[in-house]
Amino acid sequence: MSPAKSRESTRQAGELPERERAAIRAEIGRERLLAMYRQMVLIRRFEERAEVLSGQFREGTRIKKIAGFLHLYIGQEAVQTGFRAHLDPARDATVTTYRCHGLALLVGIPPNELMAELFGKVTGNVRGKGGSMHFFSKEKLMLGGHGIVGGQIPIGTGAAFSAKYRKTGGVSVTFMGDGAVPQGTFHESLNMAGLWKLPAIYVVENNQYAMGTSCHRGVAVESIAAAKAPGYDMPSFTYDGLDLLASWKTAGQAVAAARGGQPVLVEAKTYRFRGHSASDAGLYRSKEEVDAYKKLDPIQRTRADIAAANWADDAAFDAVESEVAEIIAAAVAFADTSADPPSSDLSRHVYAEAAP
Ligand SMILES: Cc1ncc(C[n+]2csc(CCOP(=O)(O)OP(=O)(O)O)c2C)c(N)n1
Ligand SMILES: [Mg+2]
Repeated sequence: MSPAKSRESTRQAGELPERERAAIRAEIGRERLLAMYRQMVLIRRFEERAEVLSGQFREGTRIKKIAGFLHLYIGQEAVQTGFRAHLDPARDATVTTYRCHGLALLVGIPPNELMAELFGKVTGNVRGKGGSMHFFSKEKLMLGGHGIVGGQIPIGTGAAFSAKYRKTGGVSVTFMGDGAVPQGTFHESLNMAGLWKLPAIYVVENNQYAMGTSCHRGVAVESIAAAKAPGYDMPSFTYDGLDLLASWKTAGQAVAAARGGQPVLVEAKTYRFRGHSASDAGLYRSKEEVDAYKKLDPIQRTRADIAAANWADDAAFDAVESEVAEIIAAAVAFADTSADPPSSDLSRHVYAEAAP
């Protein structure tokens, strides 16, 4: 299928009629919808700032402020925001790819720590040793940030097994890209989850490309969730991942199923507005295609939904922007003024340290 045709199906999947949109809005409620909007704005502005900073050097040096890869989640924010809203922070685990800034912000890791991690500072989320791809929080059950494509799928499956074994009532949500679907870990993990009825939710964020390879050239089937889920005895959901309302609704159904012991496979049809990482010439897709998707910006669509319900006016949206701008300015100042990790830490925190 051509990219143009796939765009068509994404649009169709997302066109919830206004009556249904109003019903979902009512279910979500004003406060919660505004909170999700704010979270998406925080993710977007955090990453936009990181993108700019990644082109800058530390004052008077040729040392990059942010070294290494920077994979931005811009465009995909509605997917994880919709899912996170249904999770119980005390017992539900999440895990994702190297495109992990959004999830880390959603679970509530302080932006200061995340920005400092991008800067490689000792005050960073993982002491400046992980960088952009390896945000992590044991306390918040955010199990990474993984650079190996498909590497997080067995981890999410293990978290679901743990919840079942220990009878916590928790679920796990494993986010992955379309490029992880042909990996062996996908098949092995989903088979095990289906076999053991684990409380696992697998969310394929199908942004249509794995680096420069179109999904149609990397995955044999067109509709990933619908085609693959029956093979693991799972129900499937496919929805417009550029639409927060659709995301929230689907996530609610998926989490309810998993909580009841039924693993599920979800496909969020989405799009990344930026390149794969900072170094991507973008030769594999046209400007027209990217521009067409930018018209479906999930943040703008959510704003339109909120406005349609008369739940906020321009001043309220401006206030969100100001508040977020302050948070980000503080995070950058914190990262800038924090120390580098001491060289004595070079070989520490690699393996668990035995008690003396
Ligand atoms: C096992 C493995 N193979 C190859 C790579 C190189 N690689 C990094 S990202 C990527 C594409 C993954 O695309 P997708 O899963 O669709 O995620 P997206 O970047 O679109 O979010 C590849 C092939 C890797 N990191 N790990
Ligand atoms: Mg992809």
